[in-house]
Amino acid sequence: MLMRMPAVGITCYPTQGGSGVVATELGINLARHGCAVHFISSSLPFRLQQYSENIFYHPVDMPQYPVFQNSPYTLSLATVMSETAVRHNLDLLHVHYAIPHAASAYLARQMVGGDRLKVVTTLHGTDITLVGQEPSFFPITRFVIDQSDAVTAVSTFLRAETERVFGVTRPIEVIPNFVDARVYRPRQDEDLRRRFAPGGEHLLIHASNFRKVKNLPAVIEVTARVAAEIPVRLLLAGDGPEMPAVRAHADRLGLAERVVFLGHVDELAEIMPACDVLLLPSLHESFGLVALEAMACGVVPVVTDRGGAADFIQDGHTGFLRDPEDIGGMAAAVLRVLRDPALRTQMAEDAQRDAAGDFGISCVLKKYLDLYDRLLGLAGPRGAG
Ligand code: GMT
Repeated sequence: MLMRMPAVGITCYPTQGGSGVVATELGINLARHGCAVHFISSSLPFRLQQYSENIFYHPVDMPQYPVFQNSPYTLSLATVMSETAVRHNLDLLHVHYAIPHAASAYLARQMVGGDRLKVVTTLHGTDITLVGQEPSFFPITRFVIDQSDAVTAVSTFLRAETERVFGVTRPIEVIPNFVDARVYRPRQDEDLRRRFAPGGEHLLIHASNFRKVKNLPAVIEVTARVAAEIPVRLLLAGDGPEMPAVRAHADRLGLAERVVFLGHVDELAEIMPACDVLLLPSLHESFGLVALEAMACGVVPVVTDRGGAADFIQDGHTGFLRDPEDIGGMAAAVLRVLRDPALRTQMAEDAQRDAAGDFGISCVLKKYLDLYDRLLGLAGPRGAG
């Protein structure tokens, strides 16, 4: 039987960040699978730098006008969404991060009229746990969650938080984040390792957008405790508002020689496999995509237990889940794995197997395709191999 592939509009924040990565990689893989994918965003998503078959990009202009204090992006986005939906016969708008994308999609669906165009909202994290709870956003966030035709959350934690905080009773499907195990994979690259660890030190890595929620003081303090016991270096990938404080903290603890500041890294998959342990001690983390990427590379993650990481990390087997204030506990976990090569190898293998399996792209892509099919009344289920 010939099944029609849906035409999908995808909106996300185009800059570096997990939700943008997930949305873009999902779009790229949907397109490979035969869907027409129309990215609608304020600039080209950073992972979408080259032309690919079935992928189209529609920029959202934000006109300035003296009366506006800020350009009304939500309205411009709704306009491009509705025009793109009509012109390209879109079946659905799939928005990533509720604020304001789900509101724009709601408006676009009203503008298009009828009930053909569906809206799928994927909740990622601070749209629910922080920003969405601001009094000025709370009612509209709850409204657009209710009004979406389907809602997904990236972890069971985030679904529970959405239900608890917003009192939402509509179904929310958990579809986890995913990793492309062909790109994120273990690699022996002794030259790269020597570049970062010329003295043969162990390598820790932290990668993020360096915001307060990432709990960067803990990254530095755990590194200091580990460095007091064994030779180690810390790679910091990314940049953000907390970076000056991180530099000062590292200097204060005498770690200047042990911390390597990499700045923005476009291809984390090139660097990650050279490392031994990933540190992600966030104050909360609805998923923690970088931890899954680390696992796929055979790097053992030591991750906050506040949030959704328990969905994909088996504590003590494929990584460690620790309270983000438990500096001693995190340092002990790092030392345990670095001091025991057999344990490290076993954990790395198990982590890699889990990441490439249930959290591999084909498994998760199938969940999204099945959701689209159910929503659109298309035949299913289909494979996504
Ligand atoms: O919600 C955010 O703070 C931004 C967002 C992003 O774009 O990186 O991060 C969230 O979404 C990611 C992708 O689903 C998750 O891996 C992150 O855990 C989540 N961030 C937080 O929950 C703090």
